[in-house]
Amino acid sequence: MRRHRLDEDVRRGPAPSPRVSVVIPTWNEARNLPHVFALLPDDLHEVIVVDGRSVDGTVEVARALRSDVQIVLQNRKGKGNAMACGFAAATGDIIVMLDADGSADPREIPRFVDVLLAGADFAKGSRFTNGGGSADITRTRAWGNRWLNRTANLLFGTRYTDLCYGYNAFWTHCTPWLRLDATERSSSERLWGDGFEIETIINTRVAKAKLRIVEVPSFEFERIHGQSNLNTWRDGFRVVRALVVERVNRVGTDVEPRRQPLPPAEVPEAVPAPWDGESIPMPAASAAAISLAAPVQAQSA
Ligand SMILES: Nc1nc2c(ncn2[C@@H]2O[C@H](COP(=O)(O)OP(=O)(O)O)[C@@H](O)[C@H]2O)c(=O)[nH]1
Ligand SMILES: [Mg+2]
Repeated sequence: MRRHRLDEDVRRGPAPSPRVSVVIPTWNEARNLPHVFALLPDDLHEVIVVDGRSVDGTVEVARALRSDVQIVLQNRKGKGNAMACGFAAATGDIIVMLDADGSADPREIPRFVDVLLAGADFAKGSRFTNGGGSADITRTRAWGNRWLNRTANLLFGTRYTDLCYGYNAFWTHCTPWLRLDATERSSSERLWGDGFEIETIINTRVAKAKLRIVEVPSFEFERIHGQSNLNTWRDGFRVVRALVVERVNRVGTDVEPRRQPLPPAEVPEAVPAPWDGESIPMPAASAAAISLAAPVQAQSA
């Protein structure tokens, strides 16, 4: 099996002023995009909207809001496929994953970038670490996420506090470790990894690849308009399946694993959430951001 050599990229290290690509999956988010776009930082390299055949004018609204927006039409169904297509289209040094429903605050992007600049490969947003929180997650989902998170930590030797969260950032040169499939197949089909299991797949593959992962406290706001597309039980089951499949398969381990741990990354101060409503109380978490380097021994291919 072919082994990718990524050491070169890793040795090259972070660019002093990285070009940041923001990848935004959209499925009928026309009413939410004005809010999200208004809060995006000024100095972005590109904004990529990956649309899932929206019927509410999402693409037109995105173009009207930002003439330089890149529109990518996903080639299959599901959020996971949208992310794979967006990552494949990104040309910046850093990719930021940002939901379009107003739940992820674009003003937190610099916090993720700072963590990457300080030495992390993967900046993993967490609602359940000190400084994080959520006004969006239901009690059932918070309970499910807690148990799934514990299971992931047992299976992969990680110290994650929030397995199923979609706000993350990573160096673009780490994309091969994710092994996501953005190739054109049947557009009516949903392949493994195309659905909401995407975050679990990414989080377990970066752990298997021994990437340096640092959690970033993040506050999740309530979706502004519309309803979540996630089905708690059906998609929860897909996450369970993803944990089992990713534990036993060798995906990600045929890529050269990160061997040299980097010095501890500087962790930025948690920014108090501007939202002043009531949020679901979160379990006290350990540190504001936790280094999760070298969690498992990657198997050789
Ligand atoms: N392109 C695309 N985006 C999707 C799809 N499903 C969800 N999204 C987007 O992914 C983000 C998160 O979805 P959401 O329904 O809010 O799920 P939740 O945050 O887990 O409750 C939003 O920006 C959605 O518009 C899909 O099938 N295709
Ligand atoms: Mg949402």
